[in-house]
Formats: sequence, C-alpha cells, structure tokens
Amino acid sequence: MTVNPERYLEQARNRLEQALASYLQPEDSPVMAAMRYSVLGGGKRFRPLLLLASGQHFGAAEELLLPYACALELIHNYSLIHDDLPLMDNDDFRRGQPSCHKKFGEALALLAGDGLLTLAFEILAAAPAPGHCYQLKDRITAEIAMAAGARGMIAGQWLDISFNPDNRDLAAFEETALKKTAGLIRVAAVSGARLAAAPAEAVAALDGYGRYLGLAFQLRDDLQDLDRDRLPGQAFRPNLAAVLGLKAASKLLSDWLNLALQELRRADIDSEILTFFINQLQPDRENQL
Ligand code: GRG
Repeated sequence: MTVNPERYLEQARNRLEQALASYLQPEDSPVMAAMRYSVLGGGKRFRPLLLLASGQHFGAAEELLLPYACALELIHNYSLIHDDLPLMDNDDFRRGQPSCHKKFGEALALLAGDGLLTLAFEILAAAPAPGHCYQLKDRITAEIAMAAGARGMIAGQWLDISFNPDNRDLAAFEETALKKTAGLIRVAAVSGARLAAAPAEAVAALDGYGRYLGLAFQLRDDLQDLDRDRLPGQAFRPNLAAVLGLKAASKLLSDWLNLALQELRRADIDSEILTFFINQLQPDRENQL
C-alpha cells in the first residue's frame, strides 16, 4: 500500500492536536493557561509523529500510541519553555510568538514547564499497556524518563550552556547533540516500535535510525543558525556547523542521513513516512521539519 506522507502527517497532526488539547484541561488556572499557550501555539510535532509512524508501521493502533506520543511532545515543550528562560538561552520568541516567560512572566513559565513534565508522566501512568504487557510499558516509560532526564536531555542542556566557546572538539559537539536533541528523537522511534511489539532487530535498527536522524536534526538547526538574524547584543554561539564550515557540515548532514537510511534497510523497514523524515532533513531541502 502506498501512503502519501504529506497527507498521512497532516491527518496524524490533527489528531495529535486534539489529543494534546484534551490533556491540557481544565483551563481554569494561570499555570494551565501558560501550558496551553506554549503547547497549542504551533510546533511541528516531529517527535510524536515519529512515534506514531514507527508504531503504525509495525501495526500498532493509533489509540495505543497517542498517549505516548503526547507525553513526548509535552516533555519537548517543557524543555523549550525552560530553555528560553533568561537564565538559560534567554529567548524572547518561540515559534514566532513571545516566549512563555515573555507572555506570562518567569515564575509562571518555570511552573508551566514543571507542569508539562509532570503531566507527561501522569499520562504515561494512565496509558494502556501494549498487549496488557506492563513489563513492556514500564520499559518504555523508563526509556523515556532516561532520555529526558539527568543522564539524557538535561545533561545535554548543561553541556550546551557550559560549553567552552574555544572548544573545537567535534566529539564534544556530538555528545551534546546526542543527549540534548537526539535522545528524545531516538526514544520516539524506539517507543513506537516497542509498543507495536516489533522484532528486536527492528527495534535496534530504529534506535540507530533515531540516533542519526536526531544528530542530523541538530546539525540542520546549526546550519540554519548560521544564517539567522541576530538581535543587537545577541552573541553567536559556536556550533558544529560553524566549526566545520558550510560545505563540510552539509556533507556530514548527508552522511548522517545516509546512515539513518542504512539502519532502516538493514532491518528491511520499508516505511514511506520514516524515509520521508530523512528526505526532509537533507541540506538542500526547503523543508517543513
Ligand atoms: C531545558 C532540560 C532542558 C532542555 C532543553 C531541546 C532543548 C533542550 C533546547 C532547545 C534548543 C534547541 C534550539 C535545540 C536544538 C534542537 C531543536 C531544533 C529544538 C527545537 O525543536 P523543534 O524544531 O521545535 O522540533 P518545534 O517548535 O517544531 O516543536
């Protein structure tokens, strides 16, 4: 069966938006208003779409996958709110709108981030277990916690903000990207497959796919950052693309995407959507991801 990736993604995105809005209830408190503002104000929904595509490729029902997909998106949104705070990246805008702390103040932004992270695990606790296998569900939940936690994304964030600007060590950039950005992307690809009870070699291949796709996602953001207009006084922080230069960075981006494709091929995972994600991140693409 051939699937039109754009159509599939648009429909899945609509269902995700509905599910996300249903979790962000009731709307009666300032903290929830800040949570809703941040989550429901746009975003590509890349990580939850990846989880859905991976799970559906192996036959899982969307009903089973949606809570896990939403939990990942809430964790991602918490990280963006906290990343934008003055004591971290100090960004006034997110997704073309005032960032959460600009709109609601720092205290509410901090609490909205905390609220989203906590809500993600409330959703996971209430989520159905695949085939009533609670052991598998515990494993998926633990992997999500590890990817987000102090050995994963939080560690990556610290590596990023404490980075010595004179450091030109490529391995250090890669470690930061792996933890800060690739971890959630990797666990999205893996969780979908685990929820569908995919064979072990497919799960391992999706882990590799998610790793390279996540690295590519960060490098592509670094490449775009080279061209980004900066506000007066806003410093340019050296990133991997700046250290490598445009040509070498574009080549590395293609190499990583190629490795992601090889991971799919080695396990015979013939998914138009998972391949579409790779193509969307190619350096010369005007893409939506
Ligand atoms: C605060 C613990 C903590 C972690 C923050 C993700 C992150 C870690 C910081 C965001 C900074 C950043 C620009 C990271 C590069 C990866 C990236 C491009 C993130 C933005 O994700 P998208 O593009 O955002 O998926 P949307 O808006 O589409 O959801």
